[in-house]
Amino acid sequence: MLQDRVQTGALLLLGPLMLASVGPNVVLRVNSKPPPQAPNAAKGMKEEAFGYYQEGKTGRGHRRVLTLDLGDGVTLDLVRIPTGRFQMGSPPSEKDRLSNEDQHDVEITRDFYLGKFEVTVGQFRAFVKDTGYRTEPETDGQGAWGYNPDTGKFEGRKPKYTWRFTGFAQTDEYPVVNVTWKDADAFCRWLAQRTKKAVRLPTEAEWEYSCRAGSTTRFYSGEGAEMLVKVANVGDGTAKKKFPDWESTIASEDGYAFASPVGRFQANRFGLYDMHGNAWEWCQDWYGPYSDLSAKDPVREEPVNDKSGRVIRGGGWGKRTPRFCSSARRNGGAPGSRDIDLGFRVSLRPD
Ligand SMILES: [Ca+2]
Ligand SMILES: [Ca+2]
Repeated sequence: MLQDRVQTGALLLLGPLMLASVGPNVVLRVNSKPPPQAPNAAKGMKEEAFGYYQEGKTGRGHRRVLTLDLGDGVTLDLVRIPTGRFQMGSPPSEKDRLSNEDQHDVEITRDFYLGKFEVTVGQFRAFVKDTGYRTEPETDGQGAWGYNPDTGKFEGRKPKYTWRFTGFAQTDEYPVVNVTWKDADAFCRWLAQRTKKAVRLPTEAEWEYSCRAGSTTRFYSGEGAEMLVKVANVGDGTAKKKFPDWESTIASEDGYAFASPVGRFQANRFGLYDMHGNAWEWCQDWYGPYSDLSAKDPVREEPVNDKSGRVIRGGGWGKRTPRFCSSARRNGGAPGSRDIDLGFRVSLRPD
């Protein structure tokens, strides 16, 4: 998988650091005072306690969650992310880093919300049911990627493969995949219209800031790839048993050879799940070098050239992990790319 994607490279930076005390024994390098409490709890808002695993330690955190109604009893939870500054990118010493990950200081100047999970099949189905929307793979005659259990091979693009059918078993709790950037954007626009809120794909900087949640290591779980098994569904020992030719998997077993239902692994300190692995995630930005971007709330809103792709983050459950799962790892895909392990999560700017 990922053959369908264009690979590119580039980078960004920003500002002051936030320090938040999130647990009795831990100081977050990501900034922040907790977001101010509204005098009256807004509709759809709730406070949740949760457990996390970050940089080799478990802990308990608190998150503010906004629940959006998608109709027919389907909901979507977003977690409030505080402002802060962080080092975006990876240090020169990091294993398997690429030259497009140059570290720079970045400031996130406004609180925002980010999906607690990747958008699921069930949530995408609610969108399709309400609008009759058909995805690009369904309408351009090309279809998407899938797994053929008869041959044991991945194959694509084929019309029979879409977000509805990937060839491996998936329930409504699985991350929706085989959707293009335009399909992901269409979901966000629908949700914005429905909720009258500023829903969109996260910027690349928001994504990495949220993934790190104050961590400075290669993964939010820590430096070593084997500990990804606590926080992510990646190319692992389970997948290796099914696909012996996968060469760069971790040895530990996460229990899933394909995608997993969302939220099955431990959250980071912000209370977000599956930021590493499971489905890759489309971001708002066009892919390009970090060097010419502002250090505050950076986003590349225009393509660099006619070959530019959109940013994809976080790595997936496929065979190229863990290299592709690091917090700093950047990938770009043509907006029309679709893949069996490529989905998205949504973000929202508060009123
Ligand atoms: Ca796995
Ligand atoms: Ca993911």
